[in-house]
Amino acid sequence: TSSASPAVPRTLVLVKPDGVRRGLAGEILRRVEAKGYALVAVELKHATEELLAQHYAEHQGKPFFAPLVEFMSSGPVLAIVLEGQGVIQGFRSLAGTTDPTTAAPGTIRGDLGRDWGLDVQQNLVHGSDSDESAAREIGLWFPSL
Ligand code: RTP
Ligand code: MG
Repeated sequence: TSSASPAVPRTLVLVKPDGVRRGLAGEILRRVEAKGYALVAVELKHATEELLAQHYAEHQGKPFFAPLVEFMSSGPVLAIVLEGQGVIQGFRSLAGTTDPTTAAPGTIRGDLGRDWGLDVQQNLVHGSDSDESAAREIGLWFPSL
């Protein structure tokens, strides 16, 4: 089998600058570990706009693209690779829906998110949304993996 499709799925998680700034990185890692996902790599990184433009390539041209890149480069993010059965959809379930104001209680965004009255960009975490996105994003953030 190809190394692009490991037997145990992996996903890329980012604790966004709002999460790091608010001191929530540990709480988010706690929830991930409590769920049973394994940490493969963890690194605090201040992302360049170039990396973020690649990371968010699917959103280029949308009105929220430039503010999103600006926000995501406003401070360090905690980049994490997780491994576990069903981890891609599983982490997105832990995270909750994109908008923290409607994310369900029990989720990271539902419990810890705040309504800043701006765009829904300060929603604490990112998680890859498919096998293809996970492979691409892990390659961008952790080229040595
Ligand atoms: P993520 O990629 O961060 O895990 O979140 P997601 O799949 O739930 O959301 P996605 O549609 O991929 O959007 C990526 C991030 O862009 C910001 N966003 N702002 N102002 C807006 O309408 C808007 N829409 C999306 C959010 O930070 C979202 O997480
Ligand atoms: Mg997304």
